[in-house]
Amino acid sequence: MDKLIITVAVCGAEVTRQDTPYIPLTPEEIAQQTYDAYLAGASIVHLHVRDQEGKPTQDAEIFKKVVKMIRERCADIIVQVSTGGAVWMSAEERLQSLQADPDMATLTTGTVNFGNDVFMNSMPMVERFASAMMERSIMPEFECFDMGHIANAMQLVKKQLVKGHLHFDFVMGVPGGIAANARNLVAMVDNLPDEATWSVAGIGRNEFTMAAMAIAMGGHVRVGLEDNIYISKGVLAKSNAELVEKVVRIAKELGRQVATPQEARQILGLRGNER
Ligand code: KMH
Ligand code: ZN
Repeated sequence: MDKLIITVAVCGAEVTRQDTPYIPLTPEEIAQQTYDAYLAGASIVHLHVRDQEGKPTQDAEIFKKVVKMIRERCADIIVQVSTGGAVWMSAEERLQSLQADPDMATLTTGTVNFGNDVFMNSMPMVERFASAMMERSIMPEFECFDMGHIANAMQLVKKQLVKGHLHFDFVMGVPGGIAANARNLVAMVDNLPDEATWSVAGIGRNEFTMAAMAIAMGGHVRVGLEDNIYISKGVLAKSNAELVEKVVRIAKELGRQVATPQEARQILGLRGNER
């Protein structure tokens, strides 16, 4: 088995200070929590940013600023910007994060209900996002909120709209998306081509059970306050690092070594951090 790549999803677009006082919102808070998570064992940061009021934004200048701050502190961490943004954002708005020159970017490959909202990703949009990433030599991570999203990603490969190593993230447990359970995870993995790598982001109380399954199955793991704000039942996590530390403990118990950012780059076929 490859070493374990841990992605930290530090703040997302939805979680507020009302939900948890520990969510990082300012560039300084996001960079500091990323650094602490990196020290704890995260090799990829999945990045959203917020405006001065703490609201989600895809503003290119804020992304550039936060990416710079993160790279100054965490030399070789893999920076993966979100192109998902928030449900109300236009495609144009969402694509702005690519201007921050990240290593990777998320590419959600289909539309999904998202609680009472709709996270819109029509195929023409997905194709446009894929081409924008390829033009900038940014590696996509296919975000699959449901089974059909894997088939859509493979359509992009067939049409040669994406090239290089294929890496998937299964976002499981979003109300409206695929449920987070073992049977669904096995089915998702069974639908991948052999050479692909994958990680799981279990949403809410599913975060650590899905992480344990992924660790045991040879997949990779995403955790963070974007996905889950609790370290255990009813107890708020005090930081993203605390969530990463728990994954590292589970991995250790299961005998799986954690990848450094350099090792993660090799596993994903990503070039070094010469950007
Ligand atoms: N905030 C969600 C609507 C991504 O980052 O690419 C979309 C999301 C996925 O978080
Ligand atoms: Zn996200």
